[in-house]
Amino acid sequence: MGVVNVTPDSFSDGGLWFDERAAVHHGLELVEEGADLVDVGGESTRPGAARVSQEEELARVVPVIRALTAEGVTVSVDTMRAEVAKAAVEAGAALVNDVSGGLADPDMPRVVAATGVPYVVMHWRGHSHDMERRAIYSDVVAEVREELAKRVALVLAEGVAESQIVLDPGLGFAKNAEHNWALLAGIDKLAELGFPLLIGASRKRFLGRLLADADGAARPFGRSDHATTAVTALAAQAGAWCVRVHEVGPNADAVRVAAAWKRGAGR
Ligand code: PMM
Repeated sequence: MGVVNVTPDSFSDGGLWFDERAAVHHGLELVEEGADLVDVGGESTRPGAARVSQEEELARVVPVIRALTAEGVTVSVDTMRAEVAKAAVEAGAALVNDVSGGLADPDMPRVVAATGVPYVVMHWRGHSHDMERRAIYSDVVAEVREELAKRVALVLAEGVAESQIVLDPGLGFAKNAEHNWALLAGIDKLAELGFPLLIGASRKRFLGRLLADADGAARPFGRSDHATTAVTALAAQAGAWCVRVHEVGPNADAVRVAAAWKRGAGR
């Protein structure tokens, strides 16, 4: 899954694809580099980010989704709003990626159920403006697993089919670096819930911190792409269904290597 953030302020690529034509062009580039899916988002979720209005979010994502779909691209919409998810699917989106797992907008599960498209339910504890203070766990893997299981029960009760659900531990969302590493190490425990897993590690701060220089200064976002690729290879090996990344080429290669390794054959 390649990322197109149609936002002026996203985590690592804010402002780059804010213009509609630039966003569409970038989405097509990502497909050429090997993306199976292009994730289009109109609201930044970087730590501390404020929300955008629904009107603004719709105006950002719908034209880009329509244009990419017309080009034959399989698009997902990164939104926490039911109305945006509905409009996005009407414009051609084939998957709803909800970082709040249905918590931000109680109408979301019902709307996604009606569309029938796959639904990414991410682990989330609250909006970005204050999510860092919610990063408190005694056993992060057990608690994320438990909270995801509760979300699954709720969305199923709202009519979402089991076959629609994809789970995501939500790296960096109310989680510090140590929590993120523990969740990656515990990926098999999350897989035990029985749903496909999506992992979004690309360019996140915990990678920059791991790669800090001798003075302790974190590696900037744009220079943590090799580490993202390493996470991709390991996540694929561990059975992840999808990785959400900004730099598609090397990650698509890593997925192919992991698949060949698993098969024990190049073809
Ligand atoms: N991370 C971001 C945005 N959307 N969606 C899913 N499913 N999983 C994630 O980890 C995730 C996401 C934030 O990253 P960005 O602002 O750098 O794109």
